[in-house]
Parts: sequence; structure tokens; C-alpha cells
Amino acid sequence: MSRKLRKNGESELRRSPCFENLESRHLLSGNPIISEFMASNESTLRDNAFPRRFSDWIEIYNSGDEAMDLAGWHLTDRPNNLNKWTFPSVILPAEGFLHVFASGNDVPDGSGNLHTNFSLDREGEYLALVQPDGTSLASEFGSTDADYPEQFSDVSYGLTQELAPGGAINTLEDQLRYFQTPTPGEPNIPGSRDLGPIISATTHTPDVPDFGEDVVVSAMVREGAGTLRTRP
Ligand SMILES: [Ca+2]
Ligand SMILES: [Ca+2]
Repeated sequence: MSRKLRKNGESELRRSPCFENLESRHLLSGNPIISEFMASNESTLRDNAFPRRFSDWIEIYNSGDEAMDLAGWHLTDRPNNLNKWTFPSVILPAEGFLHVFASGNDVPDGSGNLHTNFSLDREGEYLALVQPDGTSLASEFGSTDADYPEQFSDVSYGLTQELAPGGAINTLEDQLRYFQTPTPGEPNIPGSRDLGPIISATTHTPDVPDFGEDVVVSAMVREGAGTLRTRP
């Protein structure tokens, strides 16, 4: 774990998880959450698993002030199967980040990255981090009634974070957003390339207009991180 100063004087946190023997670790409390995920990784973060080299990924952040062992915690893409994948022993430092590949491989790759036994659906599905009791939710994207929103290639989705004076990370747990500049292993600081409004399900009536006939165009517009300006 190291801390260094950016040019602007803010502290930059770079903390990597480390594997330790169960016998040597201390049992500490922490507060892990899913801070960011990418359900359509085309070229953002390369893993070392064959044949998939660009797998979906999930970022875990320890928002507590003590290191913790994730052994026994779960990740799942099914609200009716909260114990779908279970973490091995891995120490996550206070304010530390860990990315897990959601490749479906279920075995660590040659670089030591963890891989879940499920992948993520870019059309939207469910994602949760579950406590070792197998029932208590630590983080949830989507619900039993609604999926997380549609995802886009090399755009991540997650919680907004900001750096407080002194470098502490402040997580705004009610501010979900897309990130055009994903940050696996780093705080989710919104950038200048945040995603604008998302326009989908575009249709028009009539399907085959006659020459000179008026056409009504309809579309679904959802909030990204920007606003939509329209002109009549
Ligand atoms: Ca899935
Ligand atoms: Ca991040």
C-alpha cells in the first residue's frame, strides 16, 4: 500500500489486495461494497484467462477504515441464488480496491485475478455482494423486480466517489452513473467524458410513409450523466 501526492497536492491512493495465509491474518472489520462494474468489456481491462482476454469485471471497494478478509463473502447475478460465487481468502485494505473478473471461468487466471462463475449481461440483470451469512446484502444493483440498466461497450457503471481534502475517499452511495472513463482499482471520480443522455428504442410511424406525409418519431431517453437539449 502506498500513498503519493498528485501534482495538484491531492493524495492519490494506490492499494492492491494481497493474499495471506489464514493463520497469519488478523480478523478485522471492514465495509466492502461493489463500487463499479463493466458488463461489456471490449478493450478496457485485460485479464490473463484463455480464451477470453477481456471479461466483464466487478470492482469491490472497502469503505471501512480497517483491512478485512473477503473469505466467505459472495457475488451473484441471481436474486434467488445469493451464494452463487464465494470469495477465497483475500485481504482488502481499508479504502482499498479489488477487481474480480466476471468471466464465468471460476478459477484464478495466470496473473492471480479472481474469476466468478458467472458473467454480466449488458442488456441488464442483477448483481449483488452478499455477506458470509448468505442472506445479508452489502451491495445490490437491480432487484428481484428490476434489472440494472442497459450497459455499453467499455463504459462502466457504479457509485460516484470524490476525494476529500487529505485524500480520503467519499462514496456517494445514492449517486449511480455511467463512466466513460472506467477506473478499475481507482476511485470513481467523475470525468469530463461522462455519458450523456441515452437514446434507445427509436421508432417511427407510419413505417413506410408516403411522399410528403408527416412522420412521428418516438424514442426512449434515459438519463446518463448529462442533460438533453432539444430544439423544435
Ligand atoms: Ca449473468
Ligand atoms: Ca473505480
